[in-house]
Amino acid sequence: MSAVWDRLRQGLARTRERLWTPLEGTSSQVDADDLDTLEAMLLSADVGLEVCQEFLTPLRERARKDGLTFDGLQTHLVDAVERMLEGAERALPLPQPDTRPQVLLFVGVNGSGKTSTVAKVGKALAGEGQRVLLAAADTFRAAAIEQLTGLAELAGLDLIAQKPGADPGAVAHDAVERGRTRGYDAVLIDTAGRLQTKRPLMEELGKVRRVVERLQGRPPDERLLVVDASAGQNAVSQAHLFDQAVGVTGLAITKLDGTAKGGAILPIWRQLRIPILWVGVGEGLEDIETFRVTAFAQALVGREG
Ligand SMILES: Nc1nc2c(ncn2[C@@H]2O[C@H](COP(=O)(O)OP(=O)(O)O)[C@@H](O)[C@H]2O)c(=O)[nH]1
Ligand SMILES: [Mg+2]
Repeated sequence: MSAVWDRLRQGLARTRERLWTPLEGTSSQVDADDLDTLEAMLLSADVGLEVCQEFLTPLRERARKDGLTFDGLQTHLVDAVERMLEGAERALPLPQPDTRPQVLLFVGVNGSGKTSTVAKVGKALAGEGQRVLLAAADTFRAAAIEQLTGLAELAGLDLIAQKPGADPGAVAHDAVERGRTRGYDAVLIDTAGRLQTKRPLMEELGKVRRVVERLQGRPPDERLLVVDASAGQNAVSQAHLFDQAVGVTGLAITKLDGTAKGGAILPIWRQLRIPILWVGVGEGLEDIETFRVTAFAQALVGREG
């Protein structure tokens, strides 16, 4: 098993424990009570009622008719999770020499993990040999600029920043222009997420998008929504809001490690049908994984392939 999978498995450990610990004393045959317990646990892992029923209805039937082993239950769940997430996986396209730099705009509500994700993804792309430039276009608070500056230093990445209060569009402009003239492969733009301010966030993001479009002749190549896995139903309304402003092309789902709510990916995908590029599994710069359906299903359920 690779280190990559280890990290995802560790990140999802709390969700997995929540699912299976109550069933640990179960004999090899799973009965109706066990499935009720599993249902409660799936719900508490934020899988949602609808998804939960879809998993459990065939399992109940099978347990009643033919009997179901604990092993069979896990295998069936891995399959069911994989089937449900079909199409949810998308890798970031490689930057093309004739369209460099690839511009990635990160959006999302405050605290969802944007700034961390920008640094984590930037570091991962640099690790693949790309020349990466970060842009601190969350100019709303000095702390936000300092945070990204610190992370860029830690990750050894170049950064464009201006003073607190500067126009985010101007920061994006600086960064993309520098990206174009200095031969960067990727420009990653961090943005503000505070919804309740005098500066209307959605207008601000629309402006950043237009600034990039003017320089590149196309909008930011990716408009990535960063959502916290524990946001639950809010993730859906957040997605609609940001989609209207910038047209979201992909998701990064963060904090799968902390909450024991790793199941939230299922209803998020089911309702939004926006592909997931990365999952965040910790606070460190390395704690991010490219989203892979099979690895996720196995890590969630606790099975190795
Ligand atoms: N456990 C955990 N914490 C995370 C993850 N991603 C971000 N965080 C933490 O969440 C908090 C908010 O993150 P930040 O990137 O500043 O969010 P922003 O306001 O959207 O820019 C910080 O304390 C991060 O360290 C993750 O995947 N797992
Ligand atoms: Mg931030």
